[in-house]
Parts: sequence; structure tokens; C-alpha cells
Amino acid sequence: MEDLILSKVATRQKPAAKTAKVSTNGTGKTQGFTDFVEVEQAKAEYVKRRASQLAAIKKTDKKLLREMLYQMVLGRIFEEKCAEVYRMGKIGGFCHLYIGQEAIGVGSMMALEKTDMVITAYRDHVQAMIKGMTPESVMAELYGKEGGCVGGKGGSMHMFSKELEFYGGHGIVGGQIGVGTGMAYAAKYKNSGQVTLCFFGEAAVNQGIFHESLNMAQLWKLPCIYICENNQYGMGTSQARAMSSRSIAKKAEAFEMANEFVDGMDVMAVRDATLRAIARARKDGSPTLLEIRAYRYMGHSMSDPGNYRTRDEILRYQERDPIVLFKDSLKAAKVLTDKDFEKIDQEAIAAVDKAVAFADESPYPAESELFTDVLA
Ligand SMILES: Cc1ncc(C[n+]2csc(CCOP(=O)(O)OP(=O)(O)O)c2C)c(N)n1
Ligand SMILES: [Mg+2]
Repeated sequence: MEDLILSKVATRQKPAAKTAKVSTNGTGKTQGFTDFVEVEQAKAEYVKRRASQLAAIKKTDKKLLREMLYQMVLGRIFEEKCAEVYRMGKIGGFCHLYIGQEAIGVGSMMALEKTDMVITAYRDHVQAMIKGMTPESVMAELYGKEGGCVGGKGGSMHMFSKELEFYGGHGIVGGQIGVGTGMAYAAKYKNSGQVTLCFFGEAAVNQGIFHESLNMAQLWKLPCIYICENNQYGMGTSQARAMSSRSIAKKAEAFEMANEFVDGMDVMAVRDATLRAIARARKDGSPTLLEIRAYRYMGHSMSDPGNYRTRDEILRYQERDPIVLFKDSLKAAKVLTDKDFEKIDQEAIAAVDKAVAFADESPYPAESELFTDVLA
């Protein structure tokens, strides 16, 4: 597997890419850095990731590792099915898929206690399931049906469950950063001991609310873990074309906040960084900014023609797929066998099929529900 991945990466390198280390930011000469620019760097990163993932696996409970893989596979299969039923016209409106980013949601959220809180943007189906929402409830919500988590009135971008401490699903870029900071303030005020995970994309970082929120969180010691899911694009605009600096993690230093850059293709690295942030938050409320870099395989939403990047670029990331890497490591560590993997796949396929059947059967909300719980 290792050879296959590296040799493919190696053969695809073009000499021109070697000079594209620095972005020209808007000059149009290069749209620059998406990730590896050197074959040797790619190899070193891969070997390092493989070794550290194996070491982390050896220290982790086997049942939990299996569940982490299951959630990643479930997320992938669920989103693939979403794309399929969307094209059949069963889901309407916007629909943003999480394929390629599964290690971020699983690695971070599965390090939480059940009572901890999560808030995120519109790419929320998989994160809702990791927090405990059933695939049926998420799929029916996508269909706009009564059996959905908010009765079919929120749709793809607004998964929500007070019981599961999952506070959306938000469509305004960056809007949830302020709300998440408020949630952490409430936890501190009530002395509830809860930690808040607040997810957002890298394009949200250019908004004022990011900077205002981080400043307050550090000043007031709010137990919030800000997770920037850097999938390298905001709709059709690469980070290189929109942000003057490459490092998002370092922006926290302006507020003297703890921060880490994490490889989002490595679920164990995400877990370890989140555990460190949780420990800080529980100790004295200290917030953390994690920049976790991964790659979005699909378009921004189902209606994205994707003409701002090459197929080659997408393939390069798919060769370093977080699920394949984790599976290989679990196998190398003798935690799971091929038979176990087959079983996990089958379980996930069955769960997604059940969700689709449930959503198909579920009725649309009654007309009398038209104006209840609708605030805007
Ligand atoms: C305040 C605001 N401005 C613009 C938009 C339109 N918009 C929707 S998604 C998006 C890109 C956000 O990218 P990023 O934060 O990186 O998240 P990703 O989609 O990559 O997960 C934009 C500009 C919006 N929804 N809200
Ligand atoms: Mg993005």
C-alpha cells in the first residue's frame, strides 16, 4: 500500500510544481500551495504519519478504534448515498458533503464526553451522526420529512439536537464562531464542566467574528476548542488566493492562545491534539485553536461544477485517503482483520439503506406545522 501511494504521488509530480512553494496571492501567476510540493516531502510526511499513527493505535482501546473506523466508513457511505439520492431529486436545496474530511469529525468528537457541546457550519450530516444522531434522523431531515431531527424544517444545513448537545448546522459563514463562544461562556458561567467544540472552515477565518471571538475566549478563559477544518477551498477559491498568510494556527498567537496544526488525514493525530486541548479546557478553561488540514473530495455543494481545480489534484489527495490509511494501520497493528473490515462495511451499508428506507417512508410535515418553530 505504502509503495503504491508513494509511487503514484511521485509519478504525478510536475517540475513546475517544485517552484510553486510560495503563493503570489492574487497576482494570478500561481494559485499555489495546496499541500505537498516536493516528492521527498510527501514521502517523509507519509512515513512519519504511518509511524505515529501506529504508535497512537497501540495506546488506544481496541473497541474505540473499531468504533472510530466504523464512524468514518459510515460517514463516507452515508454521504455517497446522499449524492445519489440528491441526483434522484429526493433531496432539495443546498447539500454539502463531508467526503475526505471524516478523520477531523471522528478524531475530535470521539475524544469528547457525551455532555460536551458541538456547533458547526453547514457541512454537518456526518458530525451530527458522530454526536449520536441516527442516520435515519439525518436522512429524513435531508429529505425535508417529519422524521428528521428538526421535523424536516431545517434540511441539510441545519441538523440540531438539544438532547445530544449538537447545536447546528449554520449557514452563515463564521456565524457559529460567535454562538460557540457564547456556549462556552454559558458553560463557564454555569460551572457545568462542559467543553465546546466549534467547527468552521478556513474561509471563515477571514471574517471579523473569528478574531473577536478568539480574543474574548482567551481573555475570559472560555473552554472552547476552535477547530478550523482547512479543506483548502472556500467554494471555488483556494486559501492561497484569499488569505495573506499560510498558517491559520499561528493566528491564535495574536491572542496568546494555545494552538496546533494537525494533519487531518490522520485520525489519531486529530484525536491526540483534541485530547490535549480538552485537558487544557478542563483544567482552567483555556481555549485552543486547532487548524486541521484535510481535503474536500467533492464539490463545495452538489451544484458545484468544480472547474477551479484539476482532477490530478483531487486524485493526489485520494491516494492519501484517511480511511485507507487508518485501515492499513489497524491491520498492521493487528487490531482488525480483513474479515472485520468487511463486517464494518456491511454494517455501514445496512445502516444507510435503513436510513433511506426510513426517509422514503416518513411523511412530509403536516400543513398545521407550517409556522411552528419557524423564527425567520
Ligand atoms: C457571511 C457569508 N458570506 C458568504 C457566504 C457564501 N458562502 C457559503 S459557503 C462559503 C465558503 C466557505 O468556505 P469554508 O469556510 O472554507 O468552508 P467549507 O465550505 O470549505 O467547509 C461561502 C463564501 C455565506 N454563506 N455567508
Ligand atoms: Mg474550506
